Amino acid sequence: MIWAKALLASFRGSRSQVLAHESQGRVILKNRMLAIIVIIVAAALGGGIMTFAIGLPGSPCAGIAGTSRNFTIVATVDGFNDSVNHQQASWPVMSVHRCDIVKITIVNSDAQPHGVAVTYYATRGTDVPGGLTLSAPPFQAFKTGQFRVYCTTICTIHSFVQNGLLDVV
Ligand SMILES: [Cu+2]
Repeated sequence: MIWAKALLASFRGSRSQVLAHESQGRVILKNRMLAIIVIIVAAALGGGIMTFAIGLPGSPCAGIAGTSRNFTIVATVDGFNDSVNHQQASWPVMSVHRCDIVKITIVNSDAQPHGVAVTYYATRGTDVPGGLTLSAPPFQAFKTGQFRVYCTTICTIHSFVQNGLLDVV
């Protein structure tokens, strides 16, 4: 990040000189500097999205397409896949292998909306209005571990839909 600091420093430098001289040339230089920064940031973001889609370089999943694993979560007044009756342990449980592509379909058979999120992998959650079926954006399970699956929408059964599990082995 030294280059970024240097770039920022030179950008700051040119800015203060613009204020001192009000020079047309320096304003153009400043704009060019800004354009370069925008391009670098855009490239970094684009690269980040691409590496997420095909696996991180140097990660265990680099170049591995991964097997698709499809799961269905049915939300009702009895929770996620009847989780109201499974409070002694995590429920529902989805087990996958590292580098698998995880696809979760949420069937909301309840009248109220529910959201489905997975710690680390899908923290934004997928909001599903009552009576609708939606698919969460698929993700590659490149990190092993146990990740909680939970409802992100305040609902009447909220405390019963906080302890699902994605087990990546
Ligand atoms: Cu909820």
